[in-house]
Amino acid sequence: MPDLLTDLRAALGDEHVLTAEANTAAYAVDWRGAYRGTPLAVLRPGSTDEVAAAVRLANDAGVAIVPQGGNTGMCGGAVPTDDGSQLVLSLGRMRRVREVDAEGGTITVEAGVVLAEVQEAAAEAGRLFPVSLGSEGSCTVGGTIATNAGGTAVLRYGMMRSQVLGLEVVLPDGRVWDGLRSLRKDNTGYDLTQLFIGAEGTLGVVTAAVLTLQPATPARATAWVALPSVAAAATLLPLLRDHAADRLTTWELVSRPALELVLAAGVTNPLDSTAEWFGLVELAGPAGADVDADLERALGDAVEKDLVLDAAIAGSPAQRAGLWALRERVSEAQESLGPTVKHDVSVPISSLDDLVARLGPALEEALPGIRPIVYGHVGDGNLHYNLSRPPSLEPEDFLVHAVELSRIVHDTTAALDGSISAEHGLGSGKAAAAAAYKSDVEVDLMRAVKAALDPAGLMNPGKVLPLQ
Ligand code: FAD
Ligand code: 2HG
Ligand code: ZN
Repeated sequence: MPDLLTDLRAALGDEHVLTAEANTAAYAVDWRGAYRGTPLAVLRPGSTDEVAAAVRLANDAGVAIVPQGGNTGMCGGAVPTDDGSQLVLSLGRMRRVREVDAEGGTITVEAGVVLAEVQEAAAEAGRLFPVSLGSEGSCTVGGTIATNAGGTAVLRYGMMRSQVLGLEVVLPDGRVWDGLRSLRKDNTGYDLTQLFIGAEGTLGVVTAAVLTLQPATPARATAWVALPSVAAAATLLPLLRDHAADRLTTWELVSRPALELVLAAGVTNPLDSTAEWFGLVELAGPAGADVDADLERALGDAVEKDLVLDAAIAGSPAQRAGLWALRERVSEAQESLGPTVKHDVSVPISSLDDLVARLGPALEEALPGIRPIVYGHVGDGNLHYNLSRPPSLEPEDFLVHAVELSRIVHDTTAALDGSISAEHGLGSGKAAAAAAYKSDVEVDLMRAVKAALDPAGLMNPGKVLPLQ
């Protein structure tokens, strides 16, 4: 493709079209090393106009584009194929906070702005940007929009799609759709903004967004609790809400094997408990709100009802950070066990107990010694049911079982009316599995949307929908 690369260099500048392997290597593999590809080149445009120019040139040449943000995704969505035919388009240089409107409660940011930077800009303006993920120091606004990321405050604020008022998108043919509106109400037809959210870069490249800001919640009360069962965790949700109403921000679950991994990584255990399940609960409110009293009352009620066995309440910001580490560091800590077969499932909250009760024995029968590392956003009915290898198996001997193990997890989830991808999206890794659990009508509709916006099929092909 010498002509295309020459034209791209003219449009973006030589130094922003990377082709040497040493320069492209970091963009060719996901953070876990689970998905690898070989890009034709890596493009690093610095503005919306440059993204549009690059996409137009690629479209004219019939070359596919893979948008990439912080490359923290779980399903290979930002990784190109390994045949050297696709361009990775990194938004890493588009890092401007264009506007913060504290009174109006909005922030306008470019796609490459890192999530933690949005949170910081909001805090400086006396506001809160509520989406919070373990990867917030690296993942980008574009990536969190493209995956409709969830995280640990969904219970109160919803997923990324609930925070987006407007978008600027470069369409697959290189045209720019300026939908950067900050309206709370706009019923003028199909909701195009929402269409691009969660599309994982298959319908266009998000270049900027208007996001909503929330009132700041400096008053926080956080507890780590030992639980008698998963059923108790589910029953606790309405109890916590009865006591805290919408101040309940976080209700997370960690199984003992997941906790053991985090402890082995050096995090301190605040409870001396033999429980098999633990929870992290956080209440947050405006300055002066007595969230500590709400939390103590809620936990007292829960202990009385035998729903909580023991609890440690954070007494300082350092202790709070310690409790959060028990939950947030599980994903990274599991990497110490070698390759993980990951599952990100959701079921109605009332079925969580059933899901866990069915999966344990079924997986043990399929592969004796298998180590389920279960944790997640129990308040959202979302578990990360991740599997590590039996100690006796080498990684490659374990991975041959991955398809069958995932089939068991996904079939069981589907039987309980659940979803096989609650918050991580589909990428290339789960596209075929998701299509298999959807009706023909649903898959047809998705294909029709894709064909309408990307008739040449050049925008992140093979992601979300399997290639036909
Ligand atoms: P990338 O990984 O670069 O890309 C993800 C997808 O979005 C790809 O399909 C890519 O093509 C597309 N994309 C990226 N940028 C754009 C753009 N500008 N326009 C169009 N498409 C684009 N996820 C959760 O939902 N909840 C969690 O709690 C959570 N915790 C995590 C904890 C850790 C430690 C890690 C490593 C990851 C976690 N994730 C979580 C997963 C991941 O961080 C999110 O999916 C995140 O939204 C990805 O953002 P990114 O910028 O890294 O996107
Ligand atoms: C989390 O909730 C993330 O910690 C990561 O969504 C989950 O690594 C995972 O499977
Ligand atoms: Zn998660």
